[in-house]
Amino acid sequence: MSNSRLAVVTGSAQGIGAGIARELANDGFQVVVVDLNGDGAKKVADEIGGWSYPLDVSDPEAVAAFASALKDKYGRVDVLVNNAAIVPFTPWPDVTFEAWRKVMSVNVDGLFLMCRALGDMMAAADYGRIINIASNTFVAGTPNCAHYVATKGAVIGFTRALATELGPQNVTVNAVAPGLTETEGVLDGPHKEGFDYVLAAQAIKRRAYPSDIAPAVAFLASEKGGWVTGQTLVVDGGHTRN
Ligand code: NAD
Ligand code: 4PL
Repeated sequence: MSNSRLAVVTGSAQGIGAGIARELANDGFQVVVVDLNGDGAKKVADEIGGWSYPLDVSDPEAVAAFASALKDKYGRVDVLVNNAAIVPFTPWPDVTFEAWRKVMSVNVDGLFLMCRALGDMMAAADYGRIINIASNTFVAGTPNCAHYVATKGAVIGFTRALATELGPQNVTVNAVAPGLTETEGVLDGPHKEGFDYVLAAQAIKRRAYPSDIAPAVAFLASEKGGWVTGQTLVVDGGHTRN
């Protein structure tokens, strides 16, 4: 499949973001691989024939510089996937205000800054698809990440409101909420101990991989997804059924 559209995926040096970048490249998008980890981003970009850009999405000046570089290089952006996030594992008694602020700055401020910068370009072009990666922890109230769950509630609320704001300019805004998924980030920490519990709760009894999440994002990113907006699509093998 080939198209002439440009997609920006944040946090796509690894994990679910890399899976989304690969899926969109496969659908013919030119993909910009954006990540704090510039080397990792370059590896993924080289693999899929995309452009990589090292960026901290929580840094306002850096995001503005990225938007202007994107404008100069391509003059457009059709799809924005806000996937970059911190995924902490912290029992509630140990969640400090500093940790709370940190996760807010990446997961919520980063979302705002990217939508502010690139959503305005989409609105001016009268076309766009924004997909924000939430989490089924917002539905389940998952333990050991209360600050993270709060950011995912913000992602879902903001998704609904931004859909209202940008609808008149033909920009759709949706969220995809994965369940526990095997990624480098999860395998690196205590969240991996959650697979037994999660598999027991899922309707489908196996682990999820980024390739299970990416097709839902690809649908919402496609031209055919244009009548779906303001929604949250839970993609978790039936872990949460609401
Ligand atoms: P991961 O930790 O494996 O990868 C995250 C990527 O984001 C990394 O490459 C990292 O460098 C990048 N990143 C972090 N902070 C950044 C910043 N400030 N600016 C730019 N890039 C930054 O994560 P993952 O497991 O693939 O999760 C990806 C997304 O999916 C996140 O939004 C996460 O909340 C969500 N999610 C994950 C799971 C899961 O179980 N893996 C479940 C539900 C939702
Ligand atoms: C079910 O988004 O959705 C752990 C860690 N367990 O980040 C998540 C579940 C985690 C999740 C998530």
